Amino acid sequence: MRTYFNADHALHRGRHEMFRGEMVPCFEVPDRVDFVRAELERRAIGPLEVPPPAPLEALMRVHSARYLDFLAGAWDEWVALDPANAQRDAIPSYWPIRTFRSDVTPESFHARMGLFSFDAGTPLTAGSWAAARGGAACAIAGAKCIASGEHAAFALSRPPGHHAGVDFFGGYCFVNNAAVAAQALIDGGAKRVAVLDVDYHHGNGTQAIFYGRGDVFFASIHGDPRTEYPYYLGYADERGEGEGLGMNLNLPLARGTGFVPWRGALAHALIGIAQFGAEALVVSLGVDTFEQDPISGFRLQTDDYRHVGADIAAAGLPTLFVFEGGYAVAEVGVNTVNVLEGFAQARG
Ligand code: OKP
Ligand code: ZN
Repeated sequence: MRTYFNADHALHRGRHEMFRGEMVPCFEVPDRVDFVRAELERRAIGPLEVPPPAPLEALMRVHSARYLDFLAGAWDEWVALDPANAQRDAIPSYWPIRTFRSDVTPESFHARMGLFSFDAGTPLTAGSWAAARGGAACAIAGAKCIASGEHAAFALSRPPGHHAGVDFFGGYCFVNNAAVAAQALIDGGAKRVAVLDVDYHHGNGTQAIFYGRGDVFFASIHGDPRTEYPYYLGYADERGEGEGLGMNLNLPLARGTGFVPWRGALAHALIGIAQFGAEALVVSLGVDTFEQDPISGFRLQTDDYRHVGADIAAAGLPTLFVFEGGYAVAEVGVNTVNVLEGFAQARG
């Protein structure tokens, strides 16, 4: 299986995130991807390739122009406010929640930071935009790879993407790589594409992007939003709307869930994907379901991830894995590559 690697990932390097009243060191660190890369090389999973830059038009298929313009210029604006800002990450402090207007784009940089985001845990740094664009490039190259007949490909990038919506960042995410990939598959001629999100956290951005569409099915297995981030989306009764009615399948599980019930939910998701009649599958592959993950609550173990890969392979679909979360940094490589190897051994 070929890996498309984001050589610019480390340009995004957040220092601190706001976490319940204090600034704590970021969980989403460059080492995460370096550990995955090292494990891919150790096990000779397949060639690694740095893709060409992504055309902005491909990002504009799932994100708004005003949001992408903001991201592209945000760091320079931040530093222009105060040269000392070059040493600080930009973090939003104000949000236009219910009864405020979000149709008007304010002049204030701080106001726009909040307009285009949903949490204070996602620092924007000097290289965030470059790194996020590099992730989209991996997603697009991976989509092309599986569209041309390969069984599988892997987009290895950070920051992750599944929390980013049409016009907002948050949850460590800026550009929704899985959505860019699914849209690239549709634009390449696929009639029906499924996104399967196995990250611990609900992929609110991906869900929202495709919620009204009949051509992209979204299934997600995640921590119950009653208690787990991102809290405000991911309930089982969210089934899609309009042409997308029935095309959204949320499978929330209680904090503390182990592999046996988790695997049952995976089987349920794969049945939904088969019934939908997907021609290709994009997997938002987070391994923060791991029992030792510092910010998550499921109890999957290292060997379980091979079964995850094999179960996904049994769907028999051209599959693009897109790297998302996983914060037990020392184990993130082994767990991720176990999924890929489990898939490859089952599918060939
Ligand atoms: C991104 B992905 C921990 C609190 C939660 C946001 C978690 C984002 C997860 N400091 N902060 O889905 O893995
Ligand atoms: Zn996650």
